[in-house]
Amino acid sequence: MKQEMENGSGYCEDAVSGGRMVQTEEKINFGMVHKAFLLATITFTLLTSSNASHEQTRHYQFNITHQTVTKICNTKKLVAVNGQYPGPDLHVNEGDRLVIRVNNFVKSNVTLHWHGIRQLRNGWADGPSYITQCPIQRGGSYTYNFTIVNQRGTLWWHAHISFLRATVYGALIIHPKVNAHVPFPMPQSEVLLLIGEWWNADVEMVFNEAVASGVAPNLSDAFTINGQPGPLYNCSAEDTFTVTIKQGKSYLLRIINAALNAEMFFGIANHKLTVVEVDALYTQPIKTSAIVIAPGQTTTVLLHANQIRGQFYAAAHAYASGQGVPFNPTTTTAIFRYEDHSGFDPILPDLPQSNDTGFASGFDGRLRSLVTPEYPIKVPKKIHRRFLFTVGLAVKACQPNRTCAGPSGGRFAASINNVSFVAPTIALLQAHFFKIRGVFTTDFPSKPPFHFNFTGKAPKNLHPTEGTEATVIAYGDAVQIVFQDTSILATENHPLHLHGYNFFVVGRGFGNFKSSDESKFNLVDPPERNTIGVPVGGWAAIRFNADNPGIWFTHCHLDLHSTVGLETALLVQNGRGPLESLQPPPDDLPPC
Ligand SMILES: [Cu+2]
Repeated sequence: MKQEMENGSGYCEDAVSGGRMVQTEEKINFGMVHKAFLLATITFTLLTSSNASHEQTRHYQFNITHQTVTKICNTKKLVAVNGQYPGPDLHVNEGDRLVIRVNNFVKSNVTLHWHGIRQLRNGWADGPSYITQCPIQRGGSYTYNFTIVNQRGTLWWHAHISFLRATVYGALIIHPKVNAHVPFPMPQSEVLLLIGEWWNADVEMVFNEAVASGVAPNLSDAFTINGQPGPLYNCSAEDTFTVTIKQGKSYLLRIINAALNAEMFFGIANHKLTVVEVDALYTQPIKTSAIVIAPGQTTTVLLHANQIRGQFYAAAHAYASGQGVPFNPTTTTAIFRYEDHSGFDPILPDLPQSNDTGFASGFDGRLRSLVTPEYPIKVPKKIHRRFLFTVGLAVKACQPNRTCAGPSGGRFAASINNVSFVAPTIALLQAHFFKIRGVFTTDFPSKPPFHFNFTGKAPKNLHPTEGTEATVIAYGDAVQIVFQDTSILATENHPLHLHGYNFFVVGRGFGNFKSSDESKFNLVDPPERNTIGVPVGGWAAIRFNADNPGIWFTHCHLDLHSTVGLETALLVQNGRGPLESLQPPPDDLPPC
């Protein structure tokens, strides 16, 4: 037991796969997991879900500690879970209850978020700092306790405070119920591919320096796949994630974008990918040479090993949608290697150029929900509440005694409806539940305060206001939100993430949203997901039924935007029925 507690994840031995390969035949113990992390090259093994029993309570122990890690010739001490960078992957079944005790042994305040888990009536387990809980402080513990209801597929978990999720993240794979129909031929083997972002500097210092001076944070030094940058970076030939595949076999690739500040293009040389699921929701299959994936999103694809021999790079680089906006132009790679590969150098895929908005938009535009008798969708048709939320960058006026090294002598910021979110010091959900006044207001504007040509020439001196404002929504209301990008400083694709809900992406377009666009919405088979890349210089319309009471964070998943204010909260009221109210908080909710 001690071994398990130290290394990881409690009682369930198949819960963590150190090498991002999941296997059936051989049980992984945590000592091995640890070693597996040190190995850059790991051979392929088989998938596990078949022998896992269903609907169980799974206990995990996540110890937050420091770990010393070297990448691209740079050694640093980073914050990690159970000594692992990236953190442990969880493999669970639909219907399982997860009980994850988090013990914080580091100086930094920490919270963890289970990205995409709906947390029905249970926002206390959602995790965004100062929204649903105050942070777990050094020496403190908190147990995230939640049940996975009617969800299956690829999700993930990550820290939700400062820039800590750069190193504190892992996959959360939900295997479907035993007799559930999986709407595609399920391969025997699967590969997890977590795209991450690496800074040589301490990420909390990167964050704090940006906050102190009012500028955008420094760019990262590398991207990674499963924590490995790959051989296109200095000193990284050994730090390459490598998979051996067999000719004629199919593989399920679970791709997660855990990068902080970059949407990514991803592809594998000489191989097509067939998308079958996004954000743990099945899609109609789409065959493509590459995908675009925003931070927060997951994309599950089938790969058919149709080559005879050789080595092929899986590669990812940034989709940098904003003109003139600085970005990290480097490429991370992993190697897909056939058994017969001796004498073959790996081949790079032909990824879309970093500014290829046409490709990104075309890819997102092809996504459709599956819509079958087993997996029907309930797109709201009669809308009770309509919102127009402008999302974009901003410049805060310089206040006396602040450092203002940002644009035009102000401070770099971002806003929704010209309100730049200010984090409270008591969690919103606690203030809501215990009726504590003065923590937040409920007057978040339902539309922008000024109507201008949002995607044309930006108005000058449109400083945002600052506030901790929420939108109140009645239980059961059908909600439509149009996210409209603005050109303030620069238009840019913003990945908007809603906690507590999946939503249907019923429409998207370039330019300014017009109410007449609504007549063209797809209410038949729109894609359903939890994070949507709002087109650069454009808009995206989402719909959902407000059936989950609580306070739900709504924010850009580029941390450099969310941390300067591209955030707000939806307060969904309790309903009248017996199972329509937010549950009371657990006893160990961290104190504020
Ligand atoms: Cu953004």
